[in-house]
Amino acid sequence: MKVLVLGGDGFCGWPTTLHLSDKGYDVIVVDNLSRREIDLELEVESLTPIRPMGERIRTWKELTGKEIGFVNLDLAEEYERFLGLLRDERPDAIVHFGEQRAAPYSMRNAAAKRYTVDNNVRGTHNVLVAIVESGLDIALVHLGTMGVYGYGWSGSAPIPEGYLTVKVPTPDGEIEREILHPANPGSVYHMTKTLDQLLFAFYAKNDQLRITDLHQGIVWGTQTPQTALDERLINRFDYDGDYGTVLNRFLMQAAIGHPLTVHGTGGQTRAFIHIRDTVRCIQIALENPPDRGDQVSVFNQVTETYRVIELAELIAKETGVEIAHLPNPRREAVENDLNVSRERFIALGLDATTLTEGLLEEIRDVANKYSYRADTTKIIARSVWKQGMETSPDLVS
Ligand code: NAD
Ligand code: USQ
Repeated sequence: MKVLVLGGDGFCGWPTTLHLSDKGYDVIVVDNLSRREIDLELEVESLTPIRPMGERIRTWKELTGKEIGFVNLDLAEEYERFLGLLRDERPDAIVHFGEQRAAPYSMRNAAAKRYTVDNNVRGTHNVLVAIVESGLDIALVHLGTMGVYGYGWSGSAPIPEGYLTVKVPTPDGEIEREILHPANPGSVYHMTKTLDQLLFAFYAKNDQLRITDLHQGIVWGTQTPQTALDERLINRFDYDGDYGTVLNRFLMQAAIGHPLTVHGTGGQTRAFIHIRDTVRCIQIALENPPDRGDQVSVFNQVTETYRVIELAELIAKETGVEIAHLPNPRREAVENDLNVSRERFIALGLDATTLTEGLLEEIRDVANKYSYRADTTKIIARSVWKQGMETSPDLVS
């Protein structure tokens, strides 16, 4: 099966590329390397020493004999080139990771808000139009987010996988309807993912495109069996205040003895998944596409839920590091419960890595090993959701 991996140079895209290549898929990465440019803009680097794309691909070939293609292309700006690529390569499927994915980055300033919307919405729409115009039957798997549902909207009821059955009052009595779960984004980035959902619903209905939308939780961990084969294949590890996600940030902070940066009380509950399970879920999604004419197939791609403070306490217990309660730079509920349905992946055979299994390995093999590369001035989150919100002091000098 031939697959294009859009955003295949990124944190989720690179390990997915290697996993699929390892499993015998013919993989072509499409990426404009914008994430590497944003590192330059923010003056930060991945904690792990990631190598240039050419070296990554040559190393994989050297170790396994397998070829991975690479096209440097901007999905939002280069529609004709992307359409030409589809016509030339005639892929069976596309996995779409190619968006600006950090909520804090998307809230930095007007330029970052506009870039995030332009890049993500135009890119996704271009992908859909190009599939239609190519006339090819290409299945699309998109990486969406749990954040499209918002937090706490439906109380303690489990968040369903994409759709909600509602009762609509009519003069003749109530009728039942299935609707897309109401969108309740918490950042400009999350808002772009809710807009993506409407684009998918339209093109599945109008053009019978076969689309799977994976509502993924926060990905943690770094390595998969393939990225761990050679240091030149190592995956990205973001720890800075914009791109670092909470659990990996805490692991890195523990490794350098920095107090854990809990926002507010840490009462926010979020869903998590290890990167090893992300890549397996993508393969499962590729192997189980919807039929033409089906509605968008939605999976909740999460394995566990935790409160932020529970994560901090778990790591503090293992490592002895302190916990700091900082002013929360985001507009979000002080605390929320989260109950997520995730039957679909379990039914299709996902056997997940739990936090208690993977945590120590991550601290030992990645966070400690590369802690010498950390820039402590980049740890505190500086991006605030609304002007005038308090930012945190630096915790180490
Ligand atoms: P990432 O930033 O590491 O990777 C995204 C990749 O897409 C980068 O290599 C970037 O250069 C590329 N890209 C961005 N815009 C592009 C464009 N216009 N044209 C071509 N390439 C472009 O992000 P990630 O963590 O790997 O996330 C991948 C996807 O998974 C995102 O869509 C994100 O919303 C989703 N997701 C990520 C997480 C997480 O915790 N990392 C959780 C849930 C969902
Ligand atoms: N948080 C802290 N301290 C920190 C960092 C974060 O307390 O140092 C808190 C945040 O306030 C928030 C929670 O931890 O309540 C999660 O923050 P995060 O940065 O780990 O995750 P988020 O911004 O939601 O975004 C990440 C990915 C995004 C993906 C999303 C999945 O960057 O691409 O869509 O996770 S989800 O959260 O399920 O929507």
